[in-house]
Amino acid sequence: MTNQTAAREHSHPFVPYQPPRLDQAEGIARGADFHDFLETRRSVRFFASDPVPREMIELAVAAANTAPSGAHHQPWKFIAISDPEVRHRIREAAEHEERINYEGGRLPEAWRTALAPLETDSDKSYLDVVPWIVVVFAEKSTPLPDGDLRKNYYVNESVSIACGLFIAALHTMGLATLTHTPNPMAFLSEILHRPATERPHSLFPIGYPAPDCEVPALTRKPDALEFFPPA
Ligand code: IYR
Repeated sequence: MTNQTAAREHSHPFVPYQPPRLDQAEGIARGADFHDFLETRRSVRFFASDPVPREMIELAVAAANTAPSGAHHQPWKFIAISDPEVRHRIREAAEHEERINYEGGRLPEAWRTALAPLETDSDKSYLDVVPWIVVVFAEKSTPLPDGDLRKNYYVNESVSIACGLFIAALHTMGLATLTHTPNPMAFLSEILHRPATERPHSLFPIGYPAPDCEVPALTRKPDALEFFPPA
């Protein structure tokens, strides 16, 4: 095994990165604990209206903001909404679109069949119930202070990774969410006054699960991992 040497000339600022080297047994124990913790997470559609402190939203977004991103452009924006009127407007617009999907026949038959086990429908009343909605926007480009537009790279991948960390952070605080992508979702840009350089990526109702919350009896994919070449 040959270690790479860190001795390099840099044309931009670099700083040392030497996180503590974990004993392997300790690493495995932590990996197992982390998996056990994530295994208890479920997307929920039935929420309590109990308040959630703003600090929890700030912490979840701070965690999301650590995500790796294309060229480190961090092409995300998290808009947090607690105002009941704005939440209601989002609900009305989401339900309007979803009624066209579910009751107006816009959802293709195969899609309906795939969704049947989740028992989703056009009712998005949780948007009125939760104390917070966070809408994530993807910045196709970012306006710079000098007025120029900076192009971003791998925007969808970067924002999706940030959302994964966000979901995990919510879970560690005992909060529940649902990754919701109302379709189409242009109404979110209008309601939240977002610029044309951003497009809605996903919407997260956030709260505690309702005391009588139920979730579909789903299992995790058993063959997510393969080794190549096979043993
Ligand atoms: N956007 C719709 C439909 C929907 C689509 C998928 I893929 C889901 O996993 C769940 C729902 C809705 O929000 O109901």
